[in-house]
Amino acid sequence: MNNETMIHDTFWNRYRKLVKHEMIPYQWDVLNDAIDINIEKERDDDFIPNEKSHAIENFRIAAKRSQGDHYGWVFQDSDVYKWLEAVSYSLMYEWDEDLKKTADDVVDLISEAQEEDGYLNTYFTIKAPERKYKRLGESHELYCAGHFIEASVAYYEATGNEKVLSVARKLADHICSVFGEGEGKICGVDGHEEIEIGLMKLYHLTGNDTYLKEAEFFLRQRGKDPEFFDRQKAADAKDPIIAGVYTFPKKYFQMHVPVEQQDTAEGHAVRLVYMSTALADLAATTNDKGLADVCRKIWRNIADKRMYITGGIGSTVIGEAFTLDYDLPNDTMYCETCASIGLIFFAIQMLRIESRSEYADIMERALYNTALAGMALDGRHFFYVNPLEVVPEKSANDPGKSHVKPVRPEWLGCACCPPNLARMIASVDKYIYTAKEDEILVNLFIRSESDFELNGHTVRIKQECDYPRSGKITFLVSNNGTNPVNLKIRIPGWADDYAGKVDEKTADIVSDNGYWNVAIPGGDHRIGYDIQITPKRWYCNPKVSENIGKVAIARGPQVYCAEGADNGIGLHNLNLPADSELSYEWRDDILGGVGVIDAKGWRTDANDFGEGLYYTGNRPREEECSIRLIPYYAWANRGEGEMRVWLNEAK
Ligand code: FUB
Ligand code: ZN
Repeated sequence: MNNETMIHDTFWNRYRKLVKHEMIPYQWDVLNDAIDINIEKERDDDFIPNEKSHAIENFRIAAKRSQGDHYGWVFQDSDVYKWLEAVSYSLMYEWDEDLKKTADDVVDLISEAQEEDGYLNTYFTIKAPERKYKRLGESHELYCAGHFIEASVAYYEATGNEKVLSVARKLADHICSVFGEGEGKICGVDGHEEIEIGLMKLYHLTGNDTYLKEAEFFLRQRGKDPEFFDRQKAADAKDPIIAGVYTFPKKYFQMHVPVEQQDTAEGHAVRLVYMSTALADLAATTNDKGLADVCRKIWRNIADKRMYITGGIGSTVIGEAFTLDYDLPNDTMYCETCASIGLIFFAIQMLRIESRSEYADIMERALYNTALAGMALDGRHFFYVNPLEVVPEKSANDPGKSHVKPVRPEWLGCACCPPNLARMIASVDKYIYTAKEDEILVNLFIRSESDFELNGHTVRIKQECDYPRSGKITFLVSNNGTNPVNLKIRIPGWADDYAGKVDEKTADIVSDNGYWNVAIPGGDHRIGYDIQITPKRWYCNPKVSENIGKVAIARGPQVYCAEGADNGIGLHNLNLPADSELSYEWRDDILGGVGVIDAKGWRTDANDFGEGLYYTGNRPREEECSIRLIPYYAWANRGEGEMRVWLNEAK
């Protein structure tokens, strides 16, 4: 099932142009240390390297084009690989000969850094060749390999560059020869999942099932031998490669129990969703019901108990990890940008397993909120951590909140998120539809034109919309076959008022696992879909102690927040009445064009109190005020200030 999509969307093309014309050139300069920027530590830890990126120079040194030492995290190479992957997708929507030449040169450099036997990792080549694969809990060797393989598949598809694919195959073949259950092989896994995703992609491209089997080996081996990292560490009794990793429990690496027995989302959030992505891909590809069930359980736990309303995951900075059910603090959480991107990867694979719109709902939630909040509107500043509540003085003075930044830095010591976001946005066309044998799922509403090869016939879909500003969507569908094709149009979980027409006849929309199933016979057809998108109040399960008595506002897929720039200081003093009108207005003049929501509310008078902390008597006075809300993704673009998603609700 092939699908080629070209996006013409107002909302997304702004971002995709930003990727092509700002993010890619800017990140290239950063990776080459060719730009004078302030690189911030992502949290207050002494050992975080934040003087420079040095990522390209690491490759130059490993390739013997230059001399020096490796600098940066042990996984610094992955910044280059994610950049290359973003370049690949950008070339698919905007060809650029100069950019291709730069990327071809990067491929040449990477191939020179690859060792004779296929091994590829600049840290170990330069700094510690004797420790290769000896500290897999920390080393990220297979994590980096996975990112390179993903980038290679994308770059090969975009440009036909054979060299990138041969370097990737040499690396993958080397990994297959070293890791596995056979005699003399390392029967272990990497501390950070990612190789599994890369190998699955290489399998899908080449059809070589050695790669699929190796991905399956890594997935099924996880948690089978929980002491593996400890044994490796004891045998390699030297300085740690990343300080502190072994202070985390086995759950951090999803190593606590065999993967088949995992039924909750545990440990480091990015690792968990990367593991789940590959697991769901494997389950969908091999039709493995048992593994599909594992994926469903992990998904349920995230969706029902461990996810923020913004699609953020990871409730604590300690281990960048999940904690426990219903533990969703708004101001100390992690909600790493990469984790929400990984959740989107997981969702699109779940949609291959089964056509249930809830996966697309969460994919959309993560995409339009936490993922996009990961970057500033200028494409040159990035959040690693995405809070739901910020008070700048607390971030500056409370050590427990040093990771909660009120302003996006120009770059981060650990730069996993910025290029991850670039590749996500540049490939958003791949998330709009899921094509199966006889059905096409419409997951996202993005103005675009797509061609599908399904079961021997071609289907063309032109999607017209200005979403999420408006919920009016038209699909012009041409089915060149004689058999009908089921077009399954998502009924968003947040929508309660929608109507549809098929070839100008009013349709009765019945939900089929959250999709409106329209059988499209041969020929040309027009489907009209009209979803009312209005601001709505959202409440949280009372098991989440932080959100009792609070309300969040969302309009369609976009969660809204109050910011200091509109509402002054002391956002905790704002009270939004349960019945106040929420009036929505599109404003071209604010934040490059956003819909704002205004309401009347009450502000607790912070001055109506003495000097002390506590007193008996009347509650502080409240005065009427206006409350303005903006989409969450656009916060922190007007200087430093407070921000809050969950507001006090006044009766
Ligand atoms: O370990 C590699 C990446 O760096 C992880 O995915 C992020 O969470 C950050 O720790
Ligand atoms: Zn990240």
